[in-house]
Amino acid sequence: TPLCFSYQRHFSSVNEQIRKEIEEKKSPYSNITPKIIELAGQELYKQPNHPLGIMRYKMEEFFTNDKYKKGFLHEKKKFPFVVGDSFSPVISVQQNFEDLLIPKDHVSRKRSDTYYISENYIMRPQATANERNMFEQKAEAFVIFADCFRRDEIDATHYPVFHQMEVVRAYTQDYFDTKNEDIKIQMVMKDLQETYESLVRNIFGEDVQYRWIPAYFPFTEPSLEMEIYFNGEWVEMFGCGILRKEILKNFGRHEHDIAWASGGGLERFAMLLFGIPDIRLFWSKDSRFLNQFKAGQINKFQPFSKYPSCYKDISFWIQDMATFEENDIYEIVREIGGDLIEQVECVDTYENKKTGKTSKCFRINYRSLERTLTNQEIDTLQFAIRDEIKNKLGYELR
Ligand code: FA5
Ligand code: MG
Repeated sequence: TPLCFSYQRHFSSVNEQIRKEIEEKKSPYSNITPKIIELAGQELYKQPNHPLGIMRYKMEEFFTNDKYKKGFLHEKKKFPFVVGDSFSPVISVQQNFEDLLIPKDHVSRKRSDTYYISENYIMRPQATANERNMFEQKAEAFVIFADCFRRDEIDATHYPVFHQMEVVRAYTQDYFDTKNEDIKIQMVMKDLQETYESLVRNIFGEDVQYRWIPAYFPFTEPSLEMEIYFNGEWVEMFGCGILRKEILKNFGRHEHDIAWASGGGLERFAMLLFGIPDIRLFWSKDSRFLNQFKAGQINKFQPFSKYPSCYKDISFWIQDMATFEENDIYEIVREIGGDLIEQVECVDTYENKKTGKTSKCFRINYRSLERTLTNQEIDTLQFAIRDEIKNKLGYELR
C-alpha cells in the first residue's frame, strides 16, 4: 500500500518479549494498535546519551545520593531509595484500577482512554500500577521509571507513549513522636513538598518558579500537583499525595505507616531542562537531534531548521453523539500519519436541528521534524484518514 514508509525499525529483545506477552493475552476486546506495540519497551530512559536517559540518571542521582537534601523526616534517618526500572507494561486491570481504588465509572477506565489488550489486561497508563511490585520487595523508599500508554490528545506536550518517574517514601511509626494520624499526615506532606522543592531547585536552579495546586487522585488524600513556570506559562509536572491507608495496608505495610507517593512525566522535565519544544523529538532517530546529547551533560537543544507545516480539515456528520469519542479520531490520525502529525484539533461543531446529526470539523496539522513533506504525500495520508473515519467509525464525510 502507498502508506508503507521506509523507516527503520529497531526491535529490541525487550520489545520482542512484550510483543509475545501481548499476543498471548490479546482478545477481541483489544484496542491496541501496531504503532503502540512498536513503541513499547524501547527503554529510552536507559540510554545514557538520550535526553530521557540523561534526565532519568539525574533524577536517580538525586534520590539515591545522600548528599542531596530531601524532606525533614527522611533526613532524620536516611534510607536509600531503591530503583525499579524493568517492569513489563502489560498490567492487569486489577493492579491498575481495583488495587488503586479507581471507581468503576472513572474516565481512565474507558476504552477511549486506555489501551486494552483484553478485558483483564491493559498497557500501563501510569507507573503507580507498579508500586505494589516495589512494596512486595519490602522497599520503603523507591523510584520507578516506566513507559506509560494513553489514548490522548495530540500536541507538543502529549504523546500516546511517554515515561513516568514514580517516587514513594513510606514512614514507620518510629519517625514520629505522635500517634495522631492527622498530624502525621501533615508531617509527611511537608516532607514530600520539601523533597520535591529541593529536587526542582537542584535540577532547574535556585531561581526556578514553582507552585503547588490542590488536586484529586483516587489513591491519595490529600493530593497536590506541582507546576513550573516556563516560557510564559505554568506547566504541570507531576501529581502526588498521601497514599490511602487501605491501599498501603493492601501493599503489606503496617497500619500506622504513612507514605507519600508521586508520579510525573520524564518528558516534561526533560523538555524544560533541555529546551526541547516538541515531545515527538524524543522518538527521533535523526542524528541532528541525537548527537546533541551526551551522558551527564546538560545543554540547550539547538533546533535545526523547522520544516514547513500544512493543515488540512476533515468534516463529517455524526448520527449519534453518545457514541462519539474524540480519542477515536486522534487514534486514526496517529495510526496513519504517525510522527508527521504535529497537532489535531476540533475547530468546528454544529448540530443540524432538523436531522439531529452533528457535524464536526477536525484540523490536522502536518509537519515533519526531519524534512519537507510533499503535497502528494500529505494528500495520500489525508485520504487514508478520511477513508478510515468513514469505514471504521461509520461517519458520513462532508
Ligand atoms: C498520574 O498519572 C498519577 N499516577 C500521578 C500520581 C502518582 C498521583 C502518585 C498521586 C500519587 P497524571 O495523569 O496527572 O497523574 O499524570 C502525571 C504526569 O504524567 C503529568 O503531570 C505529566 O507530566 C505526565 N503525562 C500524562 N499524560 C501524558 C502524555 N500523554 N504525554 C506526556 N506526558 C504525560
Ligand atoms: Mg494531571
